[in-house]
Amino acid sequence: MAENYYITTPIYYVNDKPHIGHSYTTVLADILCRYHALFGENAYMLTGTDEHGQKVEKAAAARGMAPIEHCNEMVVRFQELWKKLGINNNDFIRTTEERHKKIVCAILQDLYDRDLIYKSKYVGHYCVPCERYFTEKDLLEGNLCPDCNRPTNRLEEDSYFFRMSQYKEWLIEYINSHPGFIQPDFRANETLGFLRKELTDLCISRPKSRLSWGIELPFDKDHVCYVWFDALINYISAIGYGTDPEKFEKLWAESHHLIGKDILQTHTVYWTTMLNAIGLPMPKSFFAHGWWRYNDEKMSKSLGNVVNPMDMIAVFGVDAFRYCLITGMVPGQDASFTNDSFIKRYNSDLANDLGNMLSRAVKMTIKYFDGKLPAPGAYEDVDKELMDQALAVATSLRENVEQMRPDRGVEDVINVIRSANRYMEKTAPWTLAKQGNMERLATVLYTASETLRIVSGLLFPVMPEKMKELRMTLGMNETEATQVNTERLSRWNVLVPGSTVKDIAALFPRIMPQEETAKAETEKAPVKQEKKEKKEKKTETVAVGGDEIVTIDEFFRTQLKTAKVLEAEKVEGADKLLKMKIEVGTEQRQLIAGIAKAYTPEQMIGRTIIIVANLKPAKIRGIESQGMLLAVKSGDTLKLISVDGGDFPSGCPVG
Ligand code: ME8
Repeated sequence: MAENYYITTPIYYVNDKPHIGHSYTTVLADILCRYHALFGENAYMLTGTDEHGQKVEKAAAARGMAPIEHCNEMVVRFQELWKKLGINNNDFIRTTEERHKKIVCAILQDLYDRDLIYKSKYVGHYCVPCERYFTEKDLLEGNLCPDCNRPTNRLEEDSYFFRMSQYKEWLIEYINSHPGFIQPDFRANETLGFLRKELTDLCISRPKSRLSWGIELPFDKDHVCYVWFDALINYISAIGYGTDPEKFEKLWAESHHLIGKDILQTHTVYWTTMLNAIGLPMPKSFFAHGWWRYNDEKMSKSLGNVVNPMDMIAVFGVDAFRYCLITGMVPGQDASFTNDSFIKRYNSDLANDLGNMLSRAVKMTIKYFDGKLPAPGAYEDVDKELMDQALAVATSLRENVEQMRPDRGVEDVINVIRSANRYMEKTAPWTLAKQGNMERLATVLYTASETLRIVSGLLFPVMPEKMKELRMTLGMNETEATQVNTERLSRWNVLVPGSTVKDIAALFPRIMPQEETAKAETEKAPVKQEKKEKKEKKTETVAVGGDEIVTIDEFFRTQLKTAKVLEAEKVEGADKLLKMKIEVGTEQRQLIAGIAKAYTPEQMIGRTIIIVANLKPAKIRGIESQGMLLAVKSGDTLKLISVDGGDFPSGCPVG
């Protein structure tokens, strides 16, 4: 076992708004890092932002700002999202920081002094969105970038070059003799395929007269460093290369670069040859994961289908979103995102399998043992079978994580919970209680609780907050609940009989899938209130004000906002429905509501109403409704909920 583990994510372009793809890489790195810590290694994670280059300079200019001011504003989006997503990174590097720029300059000077960097003329093309150089023959249809299909700029200018071509044979040999260096294997083949074509020297500078936003070359003040040459160095500048040799050597020897498949070549060709030139050993591995697509389409701003992680957090909560991300993709392959696939996974694995199991074990301990975890009696075969499966899963999880299949490892853990639910059916503790067989009942509930302890420990790196809650429900104190290690997860009899279990509301309240949302939406019109209540019972949604309690966090997952009605008309053939165009802040939406018996379209126009703003759009009578308004009903009287007095702007949060 390695003593240390160092994992990096790409440093993201500071201009971009982080989306589900960036979240996936960062969440995956965090989960891997937490698993390695759980396995007893000193695990260290680095992420950060890529802040130089033409894209940033252009974006800052468009906003009339200095590039650094623009970066200072933009970087917060990433930092806050990572905080929100529970990312436990040890460091966050920005390429505009002195500690980074100093190392980049030292490396440039050293390579220049050793004639590994030389001056010449660059003639070729440049893609600004990708920040990549291309030769004429790389381009598609004459001028288009082979990666993103956008037009490139032709350049002809004095530049400095890194003698990358001289490392071609060495790199081919290194990749061939180090299986697992580039993962998955087919990405190693892709790199070899690229290398077997002509490998040119790498242009690593731009004249300041054209682009000034970059690190100035220490040996020529009229040029700045190429953004990729600068950015890749973050992986070593952040961990003490040139400043803290002890930390650097310890971490670099166990370094793993997690990247998306889009930036394979810059890492496996540029970075490896740069490292060789600097005189450093290769990282342990590169892993290029696949692409999140939306409904099998590429996600892109122009198609308007980019998934915003904040919307996902609002629906699923942080931990369940992390769970759905990690189990929804086989790392290395592409995955298709749909809301329904996430909801199905959530409801099946978390609400049904894990949530139900916890609630069964805890509720019966409360009911039959006054909330004190009972001591087990003699174990029978059926108990031992579940115990063995639970005790074995830590090993298979670890193997899977080490093979970069955390998705499969987590599936194995969830399978233990599925077995535990079957165990409850087989042992029927409710019948044991009726029969007064308390000793056997004690053994069954203890076995169920120990299984939940092991499973929750193994899922801790994926869902740290929820698993802490689960473990405290089983009677552990906060320290025991959060200090998870493999030794305790491979041992039975850790929960102490006599500990007090806690009753909690559903750990993972069920989320209505799309079809159900659509149906319920029609029924949500207050005129069908009774039917709605029945429906809610059936689908086990959390009912505000019902028997089931919701936490403040759960409540705030529902975003209530003020909205102004701009237009209203009756829906043909539906005497209860009004179709409205509403304004919510700067946005306009369409809303269908079952209020036509109480309000005419004229009475609605100009009114300020309260809506549920983050409800998944649903079709009512074939017309899309993008939200739901709030109204109250008593007998036949229906009244809209409104703001008390004044002309209130639309888009204000309510709560
Ligand atoms: O390339 N699915 O930064 P970047 C999965 N600054 N992952 C995705 C994704 C998707 N649809 N879209 C983006 C850069 N990613 C450079 C890196 S490193 C020294 C410099 C993830 O902001 C994936 O990890 O364009 C991809 O490699 C990365 O975001 C690209 O981020």
